[in-house]
Amino acid sequence: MSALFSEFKLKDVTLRNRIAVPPMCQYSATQGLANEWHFSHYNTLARGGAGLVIVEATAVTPEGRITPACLGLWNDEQAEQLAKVAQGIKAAGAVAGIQIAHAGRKANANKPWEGDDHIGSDSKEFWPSIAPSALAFGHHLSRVPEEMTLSDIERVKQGFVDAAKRALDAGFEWLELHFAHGYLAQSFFSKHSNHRNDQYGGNLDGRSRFLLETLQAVREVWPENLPLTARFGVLEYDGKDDETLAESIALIKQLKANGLDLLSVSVGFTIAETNIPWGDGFLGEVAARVRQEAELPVASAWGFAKAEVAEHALETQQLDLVMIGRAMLANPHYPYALAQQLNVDQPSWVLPAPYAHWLERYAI
Ligand code: FNR
Ligand code: 536
Repeated sequence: MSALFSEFKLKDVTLRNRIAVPPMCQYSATQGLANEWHFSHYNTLARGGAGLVIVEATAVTPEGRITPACLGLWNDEQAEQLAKVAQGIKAAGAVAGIQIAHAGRKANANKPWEGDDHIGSDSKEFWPSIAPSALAFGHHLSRVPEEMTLSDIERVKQGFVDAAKRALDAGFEWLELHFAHGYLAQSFFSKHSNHRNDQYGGNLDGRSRFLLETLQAVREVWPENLPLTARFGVLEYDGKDDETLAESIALIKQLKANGLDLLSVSVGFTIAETNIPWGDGFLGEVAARVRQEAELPVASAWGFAKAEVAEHALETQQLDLVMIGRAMLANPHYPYALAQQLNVDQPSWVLPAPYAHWLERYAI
């Protein structure tokens, strides 16, 4: 029996297998609105057999977009378009998830394939970026953001709450808060990017406050029976990982106590100078530590796509759910390939009936 192709139940939601497509920005929206590209892209990923498909980082306020082509969820028209995306995912048998996000100091950038750097202040697409402190990320993102006032903090938290309500109304059943990758929430947590000396900075409690308050506020509007999850960079690979991981686990325990149902374990990406040990499933042992110490279900991505790597991570209880990103872009029916490699002989689990009927009878 394959662990990858066993069901996963979290709250009232059951995934048909333990393959999840992590959020992946498409940089293809106009004014934050999903369009035909998103309908087709997300339906195709779900049709390919994953148990869960999480829609890309979707900004909770206009200035929280990474690029002008990112999705948003700060108005009802955006929610109407995203409802069609959710319908397309569900029609193909997957659970529909969405990641809600604020890019902080990494906002207002050009698309990755158009430079990945900040948009010039003379462009009509320019907007100022905001962050816990007036500190630039560095390298290609050298703009110094504006330090957030307490009223900015309240406004963005409210943005997360309103976006969560809209995501629920749009039919999503799995919510992921983007607390990772050097964007706004992660930059509140990290000493590299948070030099505040008010209640939202300083010691661990101060640097955790934005994340904890956002989770608490969202939990009040997101139904108790549906999974509320977060993606968080538990370490930076900056040479201070013992300390950062200990602080991260302390935060995660608090998030759990306040209603977090699962953590997607990732890297902080708060600074440009890091020494990341890229390799198959390199976050597996880190994720296992979070899972054990925080006693919380975990997922992770980054190089878990190979059948034996994914199966090993689940069998050894490093992970509860495996995120597979780029391999799904290359081949949305990748779960079928995995099933074949793991000798799971019921393609109907990963193929829609109109395909499975033929492939079960006439193997290719
Ligand atoms: C990403 N990733 C990402 N992560 C996230 O939390 N929110 C996002 O919107 C995006 N966007 C995004 C776009 C694209 C094109 C890629 C390739 C990646 C990271 C992604 O979720 C995942 O962690 C990585 O792709 C690593 O997993 P794989 O590809 O090794 O399976
Ligand atoms: C992965 N990315 C994450 C994104 C968007 C772009 C790429 C996100 O979380 N919205 C990544 C981050 C940092 C370094 C390499 C790759």
